[in-house]
Amino acid sequence: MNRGRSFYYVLEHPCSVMSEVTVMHTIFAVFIVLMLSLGVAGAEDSASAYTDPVTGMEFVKVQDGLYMGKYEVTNAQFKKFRPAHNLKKYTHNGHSFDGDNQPVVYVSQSDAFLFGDWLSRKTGMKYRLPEENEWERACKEGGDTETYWDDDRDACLYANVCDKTCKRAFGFKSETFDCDDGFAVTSPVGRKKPNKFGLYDMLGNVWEWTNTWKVISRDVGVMEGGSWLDEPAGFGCSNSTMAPTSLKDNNIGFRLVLEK
Ligand SMILES: [Ca+2]
Ligand SMILES: [Ca+2]
Repeated sequence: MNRGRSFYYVLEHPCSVMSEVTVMHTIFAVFIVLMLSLGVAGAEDSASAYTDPVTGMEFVKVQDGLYMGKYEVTNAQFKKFRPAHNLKKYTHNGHSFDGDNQPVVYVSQSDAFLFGDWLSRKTGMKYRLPEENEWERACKEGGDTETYWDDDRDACLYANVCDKTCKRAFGFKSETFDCDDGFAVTSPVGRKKPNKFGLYDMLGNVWEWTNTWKVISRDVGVMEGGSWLDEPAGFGCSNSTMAPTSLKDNNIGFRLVLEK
């Protein structure tokens, strides 16, 4: 078929080009099928992922009815809730925590609760911190993964940990990871490889508050995942720690989940 003979040619020669009309019908039918299949694919995509329009936070489905933040909550996202949360004064040996895409730090477990409540009220959706077991299940990719690397020298591919850069920057004498992730303190979120659920920085960068707390002489909250400051022994999806719920530090942040 001559490529120059287009739809207009068919209109001008209705009786003499039946075979071309048939071809056009076929092409049209294929087009419709293609569009329908794309539509179905789009519906699946939107069912397995969600982006919050207020903060731009992205979520991926990790189990029925539960979507987990793809990244740790960033400074820019947290400042939509609390614009005065300024980290400029909190440098560590000259290294800044204040970048828009670095994870928010110096937030207590209560601050994290309040952020989720604020976003829930604003959107009519149900955002909250993940429970300890929800966080660990997502970290473990639904299986029994503890770390995303077999050899600690590969950790820097997946996590911002206390690496050679960290050791140089702060002169640590204790054991650090024998690899170089290039970040002395927190890195912008999403710079490393995600886990199989598509979640970034589950291990490393910042410890993440969960929705779980316990009373052990005082109220303590459960945190997960380890941070830029931690040594090899501190890492594993089951490796939680506890801290006073009011604690704020330069290696503690959080991510949210969405019930949907
Ligand atoms: Ca590092
Ligand atoms: Ca983390």
